[in-house]
Amino acid sequence: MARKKIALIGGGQIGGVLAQLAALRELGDVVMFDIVEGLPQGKMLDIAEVGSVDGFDCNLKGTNSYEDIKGSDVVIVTAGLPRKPGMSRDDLIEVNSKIMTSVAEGIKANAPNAFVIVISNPLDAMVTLCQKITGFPYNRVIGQAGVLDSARFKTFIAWELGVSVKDVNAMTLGGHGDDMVPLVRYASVNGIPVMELLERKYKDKAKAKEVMDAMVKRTRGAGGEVVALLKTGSAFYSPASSAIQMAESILKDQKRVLPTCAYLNGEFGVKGFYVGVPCVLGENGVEQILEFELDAEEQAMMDKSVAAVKELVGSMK
Ligand code: PYR
Repeated sequence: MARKKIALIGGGQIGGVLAQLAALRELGDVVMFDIVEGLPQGKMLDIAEVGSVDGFDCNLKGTNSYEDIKGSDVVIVTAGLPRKPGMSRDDLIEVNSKIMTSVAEGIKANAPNAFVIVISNPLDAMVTLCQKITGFPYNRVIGQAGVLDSARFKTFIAWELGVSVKDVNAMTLGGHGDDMVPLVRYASVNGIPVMELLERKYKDKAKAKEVMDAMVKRTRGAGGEVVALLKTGSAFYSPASSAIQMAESILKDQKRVLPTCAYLNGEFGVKGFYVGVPCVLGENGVEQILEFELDAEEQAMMDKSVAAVKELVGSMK
């Protein structure tokens, strides 16, 4: 059986971590494309040279030519500018639409059978544009946002309750923006509702709600919190880890249930838009969308988030 091949479009901060993680997990051979001469070649050489130290053996190549992504099984797109402090993800739409247009054309021409995972922001618009230009089936073009947003929510819950993050289960739905929908009702510690644990901790329902509201708020603004601290870019370790989890589920047909920015055709009452929902990711990309009942409050938050996605997508020229 041929080795799998992963193409990374964009040799910036996220691209570098993606390459290292893909190599460490031996997901396959990795090629990194960037338009800047020397940048992808240098990063891939740097990572390749520690194969003997880290114990991985795969081919790593940096390139300025789209031809080198031929035969890729999975393409992960990070190309585009990151936010600066004070910017919203949506402020990037004009500049990153132009970049995504040429990236998607390059993927379409050279890796027509690949699964594509988009990370570039504003995520919901960029994945929409990527699918439109490649013309690939919807199950093969998805966006990474929910794995990261959910991971952030889980982290804050673990810190608050003093438990291992490994035992926290929580998920966010909706768009990758300030109106994302962290699902409080389903947040649990090994099945025990987080709200019940908070109420027992504080012996006060109102205080428990206040603490949860603060974690929801922090989750929604978590990308911006990192941008404000870094001052020169946005988060890169966490988006890379999150996308690698999605890629691994597809490449190894793991059928993980991961919050994925997926094209909806009526699910959750949304038709014709990419929105974050729980998906089964396997060898066919999005194999199932797991729909479930939202209560009135969750549905209202979802509607607000979807309205923001629609406005964003509608603003693309
Ligand atoms: C985030 O940190 O949330 C990004 O979108 C990069």
